[in-house]
Amino acid sequence: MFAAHAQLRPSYDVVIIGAGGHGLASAYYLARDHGIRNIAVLDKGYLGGGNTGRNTTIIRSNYLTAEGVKFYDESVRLWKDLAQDFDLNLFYSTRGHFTLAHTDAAMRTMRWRAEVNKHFGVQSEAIDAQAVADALPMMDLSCGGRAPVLGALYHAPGAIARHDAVAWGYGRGADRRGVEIHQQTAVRSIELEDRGSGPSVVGVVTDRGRISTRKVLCAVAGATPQLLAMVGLKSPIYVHPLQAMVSEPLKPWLDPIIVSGSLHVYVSQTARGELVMGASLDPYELHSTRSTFDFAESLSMHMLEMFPFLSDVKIVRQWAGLADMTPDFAPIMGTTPVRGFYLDSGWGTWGFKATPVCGKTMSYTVASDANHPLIEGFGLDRFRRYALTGEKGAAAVGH
Ligand code: PYC
Repeated sequence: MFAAHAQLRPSYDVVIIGAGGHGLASAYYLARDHGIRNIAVLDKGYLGGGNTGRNTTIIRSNYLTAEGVKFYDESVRLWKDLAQDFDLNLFYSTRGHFTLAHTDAAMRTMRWRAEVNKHFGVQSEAIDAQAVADALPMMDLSCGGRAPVLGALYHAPGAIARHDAVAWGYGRGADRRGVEIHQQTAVRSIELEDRGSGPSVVGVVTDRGRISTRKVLCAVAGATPQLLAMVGLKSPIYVHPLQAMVSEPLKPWLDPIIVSGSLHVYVSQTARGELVMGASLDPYELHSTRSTFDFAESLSMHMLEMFPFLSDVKIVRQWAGLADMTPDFAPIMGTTPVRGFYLDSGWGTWGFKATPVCGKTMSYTVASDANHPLIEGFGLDRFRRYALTGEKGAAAVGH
């Protein structure tokens, strides 16, 4: 789907670190919409091998803050045309998304989110337990008697897509427009110069040679703190594993996406019939993608509280990704105090759904050296100003 290049060129207009969905989407729109084609996308591993290929593919825009709702709503709009853009089937499938509420406090947050969503034209509504029962007759609403469902936030546009294909589509589209994708290419350092007006980027040193460039976009997960250290910047990001697992294929029985913050579960059924399931972050900082028996056991237990009839179903795979968590659960995007160094980071557990809008807004930001209006609330400087963009109430599950 894209060419392999034996050598790096001595210089590029833009170097993008990270050949995941976000990095590739930024390269694609830089080439397509801004006419910048002399771009290298570098990845120390392989295309889509990070969180793009490890997430549970949920797409939604039912956020809590104005910044979040507008941003993800634009993403959902872009998702809908993407398969056509790429001429590639992304298996984009609108399913509807239920976030269950098991407490009065959760119900209050659902009503709050529904009102903010509706204010910005996003379809969401708070529904009561009877409406949940009508929509999800296969579910034990008492959840094993432990956490009865009181209602939910229902978000009709909630969708899933085939995650690998998203990376392939953006990668192929970028490659066809002249972008070079270099896998197995690790960044060792980023060179800066300071001629009196503050630091600016002049090059990138990789394990395959040095590149001259004036613009570097950091679009990775798990290694953001190390890359920031290369340019003398710090962020409040802390890295936790997020695990997921998939069942054997079953006959279709689950159309919508179901999330329970209190039971720490999200689940959807793919076109192939597998149940794709995830839970909360591992509760400690760790830079490893190992997966644990504890996780499979506790997630299965909570799945069975909601769907006891699944007790004979086999789990066939489990894995982990590295989630760059921020204190306010919003991403860190945009220009930085280092001229020519741009950030698309802090995606925690919510980055896949933002892939198209990140590509659009970061390509604009890199091309024009000014933040796109849609990412104004996500700058790194918000932590210095104590002006957080509090999205914790819209996380998929409690972390
Ligand atoms: O943000 O919808 C989400 C999500 C689902 C799984 C992890 N995050």
